Amino acid sequence: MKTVLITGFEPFAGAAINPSLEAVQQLEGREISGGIIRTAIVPVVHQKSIDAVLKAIDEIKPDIVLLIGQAAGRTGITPERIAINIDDFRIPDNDSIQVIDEPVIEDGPAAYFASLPIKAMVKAMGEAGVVSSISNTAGTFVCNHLFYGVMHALRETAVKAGFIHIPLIPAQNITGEQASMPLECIVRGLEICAATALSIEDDVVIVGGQIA
Ligand code: PCA
Repeated sequence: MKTVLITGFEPFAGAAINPSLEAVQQLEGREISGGIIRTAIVPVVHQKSIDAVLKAIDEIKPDIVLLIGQAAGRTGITPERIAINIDDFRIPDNDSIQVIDEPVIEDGPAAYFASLPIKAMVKAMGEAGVVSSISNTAGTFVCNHLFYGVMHALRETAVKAGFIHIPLIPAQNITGEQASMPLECIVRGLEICAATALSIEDDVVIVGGQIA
């Protein structure tokens, strides 16, 4: 049986909840078609985030790695296409580190593409009624930092990896005006992503482009 490692982040920016942590807690040990889900929790801290995931990869030896993080404002589940080699933290991380205009990896390539079938994931989620789309930017905070660092570490291995941003959950929508998605829906979407990553070798060719 194959193993999918799904990681979630701790809350950050003074918040009490991170939906990626909530989702990961529900997914631990779940069996999906062709595999089992294992999980790890990641600090929202510059280098510690990468170290935590590489340790989990070392212990769990997954075939697939799905890194999950929250993106306030997103209305659906968004598999990320690309990780870029830059940190430009708009706020300090949970260790009060604020890195501005520094590479994630000195002398690393400008970017790495996710090695997951991101279009097939979006298609499968859509067919199950889970709102989703491709994202072409994971930002320049800890999520992109982790995404880039993990892709760099795995670049010469057979392990497939990528990053998926998820919306807030309704409990975080304090103003009543923020986009959110029920946790059950997020969990279902991530299960579908994991199963799709296990079953699809070559991604489907469907439009995922956007104006911005
Ligand atoms: N989202 C942040 C970091 C942790 C998280 O869940 C981001 O998008 O960078």
